[in-house]
Amino acid sequence: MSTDFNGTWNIISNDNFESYMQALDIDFATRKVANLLSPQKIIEQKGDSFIIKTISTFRNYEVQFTVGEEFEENTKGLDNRKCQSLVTWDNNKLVCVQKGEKKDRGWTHWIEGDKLYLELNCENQVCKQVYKKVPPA
Ligand code: YOG
Repeated sequence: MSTDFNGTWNIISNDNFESYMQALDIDFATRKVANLLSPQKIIEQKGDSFIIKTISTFRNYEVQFTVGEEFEENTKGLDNRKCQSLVTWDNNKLVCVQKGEKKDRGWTHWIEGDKLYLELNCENQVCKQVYKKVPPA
């Protein structure tokens, strides 16, 4: 049995997001706006099939994948690059490698209690985010 990521999650901390965005060449004005956001993750998981929605008042981003199956990711509305992405399990962590123009790009998700953790990597930068589960209605 793998971890269940299903649910709605609200961000409670966001460490080094500015440097992560700089590593992705996000322009100054966009970074200023993005830094003020409190994004939400909505995760729909069925076994190894995932839809991860990142929702904010400024832009939304959605990715769909199956663990173990490489796919072409277009980071539309973010840095607008194409990556060959592959998500795998590392014990109870969900690990994505985003192969493309940027070195060492990817992310890792895991859960501890009612918290969802996310580390976003690009080049030599790591952004650490924590989300808290929104209780089901
Ligand atoms: O998540 O890849 O959960 O896709 C990272 C933003 C900001 C747009 C968000 C709107 C990188 C302007 C996706 C989004 C900065 C800034 C709200 C992270 C790029 C553009 C923050 C991500 C994975 C794992 C699933």
